[in-house]
Amino acid sequence: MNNWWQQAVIYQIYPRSFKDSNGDGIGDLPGIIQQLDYLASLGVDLIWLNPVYSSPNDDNGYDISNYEDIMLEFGTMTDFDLLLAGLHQRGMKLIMDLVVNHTSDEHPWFIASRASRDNPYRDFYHWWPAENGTPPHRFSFFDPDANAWAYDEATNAYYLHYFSRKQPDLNWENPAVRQAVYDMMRFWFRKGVDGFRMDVISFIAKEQPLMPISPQELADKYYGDWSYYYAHGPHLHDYLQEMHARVLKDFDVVTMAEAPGIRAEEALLFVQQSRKELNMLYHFEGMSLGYMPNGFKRPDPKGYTLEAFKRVYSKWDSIFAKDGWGTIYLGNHDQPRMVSRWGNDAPAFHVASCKMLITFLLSMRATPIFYAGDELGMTNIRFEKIEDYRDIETHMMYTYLQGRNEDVAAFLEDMKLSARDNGRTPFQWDNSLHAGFTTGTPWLRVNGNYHWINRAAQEKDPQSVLNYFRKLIQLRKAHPVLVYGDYTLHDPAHPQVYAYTRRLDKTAILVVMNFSKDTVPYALPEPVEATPVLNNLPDLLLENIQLTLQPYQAVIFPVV
Ligand code: ISL
Ligand code: CA
Repeated sequence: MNNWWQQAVIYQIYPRSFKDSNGDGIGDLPGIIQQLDYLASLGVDLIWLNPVYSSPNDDNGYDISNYEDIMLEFGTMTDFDLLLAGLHQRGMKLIMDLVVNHTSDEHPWFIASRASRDNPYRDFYHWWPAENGTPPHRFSFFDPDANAWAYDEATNAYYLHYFSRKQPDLNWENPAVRQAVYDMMRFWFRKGVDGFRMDVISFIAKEQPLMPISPQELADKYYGDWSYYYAHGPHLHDYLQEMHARVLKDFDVVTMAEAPGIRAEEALLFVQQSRKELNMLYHFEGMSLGYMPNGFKRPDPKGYTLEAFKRVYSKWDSIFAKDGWGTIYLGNHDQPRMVSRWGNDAPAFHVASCKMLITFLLSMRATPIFYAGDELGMTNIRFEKIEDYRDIETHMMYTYLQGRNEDVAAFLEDMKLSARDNGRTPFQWDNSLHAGFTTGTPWLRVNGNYHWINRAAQEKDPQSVLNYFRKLIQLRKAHPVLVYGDYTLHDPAHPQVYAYTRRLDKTAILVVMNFSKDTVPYALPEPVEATPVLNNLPDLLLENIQLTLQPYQAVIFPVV
């Protein structure tokens, strides 16, 4: 198997936060167009754009009211066409977000559906007539009562929403819904879009009729995890195979599933080539490390252990050793900043740990997904007050906890580590007001550290995180062993050092990373050439096979 997307580096752009072109404080498509040469300069191959479709923005574009038009704040379809052409001219590709588990409640389908029980669009969504009693409990991620059923007076019925009340779930069991989605996908493919990242695609299938599920059953069969339950609807793979047969097979595109609730053992069901479903998926197993298992993104005071981290990423590597292909990421628009979570954003360690994490992502056997700002080492903003947050998720969890008289101060403290807005603050372009993101008032506060963490400063510094990122991307492109080589983990129980060998035919390299702020002596597990291919620090302390790793040092050696 040798596909262009296996060798690609993905760069994710959250349009609202990237670059504002007209001073309204909201990033937009013309803003991205202004920065096309910057994107090309990074060496990335594939841009993933978060939703840019018409939306009332209850969930920043993940609530779509028109799938075939552009959000007013972001620009026009002409801007979109220019952006796509500009990327293609520079040898980059574009994937869009496909959000089809739900629409906005302002989508014409839902407006029609809720109008009357006999409307032709009624069955586009999941309704529960009130005369049948209270519907079987379902959990909602974004509801102040965590209840996925909302009562709608117009027709005396409840509708299902796994996310907010303004995000009703589409009824995939209805063939007309599937047809409408496939038509919409063709619309974008005919424009030349190179694929889709598919939002919570694992959740689209629902059993019919919806049956009660007890906490005991949830615990026994679904690890007590609603995501896991939602990801195991009865006809999920039938739908994905149908989507492939009706649409995907006719276009030269790449697909990547967002796959909450999917375990490593099941991943091949989505991406094994012979199954004709999707190309890649991204999992959540790494993202739950260091959090309490309650779904509220509450950090475990003990943090995460490197042993567990290694176990997760090694397991996911092994799944795709013979078939399928993986992705790897450490942050995105739903997560805090990667350096704040997995590295160390204190000034003394910031640069080294950013470079170490970049080394990790670019030296594993999987397609790496970087989130805009990772290449600068952008960090968590750590808001103090609930009013500082814009994110519906944080507000909903806050309201939920408040309603139960829980300690919201402790919650806010936790959110400094885990809230999604940490990853959504505006991109830090330069040292001017609002980091050069906007001339107006930014929709979300800019991180005060833009004075020293910004693109302009890093362009001038050959040792910057930005220039390291570029260098390492070129290294990956020049050495197929970094993309395709087998992966062998060393010293799985070492609490501070992550080391592995990548081997392709006669070429082998050894990657050694110190994930701690301590100086760590480490005996190399195999003989190497003393001159490394890459070192994220200026010095190397190596005597025979005895390495003394500095805090967050990352070194790649050729194996002799
Ligand atoms: O399932 C979860 C936790 O186990 C949730 O994190 C959920 O899977 C995740 O938030 C889904 O994210 C995607 O869909 C959301 C949207 O808010 C996110 O931004 C998007 O990435 C609803 O469309
Ligand atoms: Ca704007």
